[in-house]
Amino acid sequence: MATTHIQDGAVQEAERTRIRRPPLYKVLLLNDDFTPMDFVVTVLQKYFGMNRERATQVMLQVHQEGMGMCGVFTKDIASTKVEQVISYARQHQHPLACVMEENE
Ligand code: TYC
Repeated sequence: MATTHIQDGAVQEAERTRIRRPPLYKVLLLNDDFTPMDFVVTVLQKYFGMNRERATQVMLQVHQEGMGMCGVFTKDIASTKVEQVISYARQHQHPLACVMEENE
């Protein structure tokens, strides 16, 4: 993003390192054969603010396609969501996998 701007008649190239937006991260759920569908729907409602209908759509996408997106967040928020989901799943003895990935 080589943004230029004109100031006092001079064309200046803004410093990339200073204008680049912080990267965002996708939080993804991965399919497995053991975690109950209802539990995944509850996770999507509880940690990602989805209503039951949307949560069911996302859960079914993960179930059918192997992976699905829960949302896009800053690094710290994404990391916290991943931890919360994994912790909640383990408390209930489910192997549910949740990962984050930079949103290119
Ligand atoms: N495949 C699971 C089942 O049939 C359901 C499931 C959906 C598991 C999404 C994980 O991220 C997941 N019970």
